[in-house]
Amino acid sequence: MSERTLVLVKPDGVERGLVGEVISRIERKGLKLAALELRSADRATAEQHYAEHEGKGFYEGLLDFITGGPLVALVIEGPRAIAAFRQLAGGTDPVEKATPGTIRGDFGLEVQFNLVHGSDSVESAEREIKIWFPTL
Ligand code: DAT
Ligand code: MG
Repeated sequence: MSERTLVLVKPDGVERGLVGEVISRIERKGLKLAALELRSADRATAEQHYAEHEGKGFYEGLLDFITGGPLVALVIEGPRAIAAFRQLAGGTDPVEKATPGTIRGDFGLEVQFNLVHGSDSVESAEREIKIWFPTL
């Protein structure tokens, strides 16, 4: 059964010119693009997106970072798309958790600047797609 998931190439990924690299890996995996937009996140959008992390020590820095420059929001789809993109992304910490061969493992150094976001469950995907692409 096909799933959809929300992916962000975060401002660090856009700044470093890794948008094409990320999209290439998504396409080579066999996942399809359903929506794609270069945009900025305002504070309200960022707060909604990262609501689960409110109150954590890194929350304010995370909001500043994600609103700090243009990002690319995508909806991608395919069989087990949610888990498939999380596999492509690698673990949250690019050095401690992400292995080489993943986006974060290959290109990331610091947890705050880990280049991409991918929804972590069917419920998160539905919620996040509504935030970024309300008409989809
Ligand atoms: P993921 O993006 O792998 O789903 P998460 O949902 O736990 O990870 O956290 C969201 C983002 O917040 C993560 O991509 C980077 C940042 N973050 C998480 N843990 C952090 C920490 N300990 N210090 C700084 N930033 C952190
Ligand atoms: Mg998460």
